[in-house]
Amino acid sequence: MSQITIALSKGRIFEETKPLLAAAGIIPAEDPESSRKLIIGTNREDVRLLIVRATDVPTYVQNGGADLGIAGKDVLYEHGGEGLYQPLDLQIAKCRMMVAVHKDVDYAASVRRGARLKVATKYVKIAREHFAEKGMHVDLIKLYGSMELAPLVGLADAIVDLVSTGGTLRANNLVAVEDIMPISSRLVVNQASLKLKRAQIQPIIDAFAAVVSKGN
Ligand code: PRT
Ligand code: MG
Repeated sequence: MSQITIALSKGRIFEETKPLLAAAGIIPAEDPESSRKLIIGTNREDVRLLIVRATDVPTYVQNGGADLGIAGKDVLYEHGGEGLYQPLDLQIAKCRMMVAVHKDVDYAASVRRGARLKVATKYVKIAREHFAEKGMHVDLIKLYGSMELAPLVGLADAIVDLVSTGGTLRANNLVAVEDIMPISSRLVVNQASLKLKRAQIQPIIDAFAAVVSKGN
């Protein structure tokens, strides 16, 4: 039997993937939160997990560094998803991509005025397409995290970021003003792996699909 390698990030994706893995008979041998290992074995001799940064999952799977991966729609959209088969929306790690501004800013008025806004985001592609569709001219500022800080120090007028509970926005005196798209995580599969290792990969896809259809 050949080795099946699954790339995923620790944190929320790992936690929410555990029940899906269990349904496929896969139990991680270690907890990536406490282990420093980047390759984690499982109870199945033919399955191992790679722990990578969330944004690196598509790259590993595209290049065959992993056969399967789990990545947010945000990450896949920014990456482009070339060469990846995306058979399943896993309905995990759900949140929304939103535009947010400082609570004292009248965003609607700025839009009506046709003001040229500075927008800070990690999601440059999603942001560019969103504002282009609205016919708004914006200057995008690429950040790698903590976007919520940018409007507080005058670096940007608005941010494009993920929101789940809304707690981070509230804690930083920001409010969401536009909903760009719902986000959840997808299963991605290397296309060559799917052909060569279908007998092992298809049952994993089917087990995940069964959990999703039950509504997890
Ligand atoms: O953390 P790291 O820099 O390593 O990478 P990452 O942030 O890309 O990874 P991780 O593990 O934090 O997120 C992995 C995936 O989870 C993302 O790609 C999303 O698809 C999904 N996801 C779901 C989220 C959230 N919910 C989420 N709330 N990713 C990030 N957040 C952040 C958001 O950016 C904001 O800073 O949480 C904050 C807001 O949360 P609330 O609950 O306060 O609204
Ligand atoms: Mg994070």
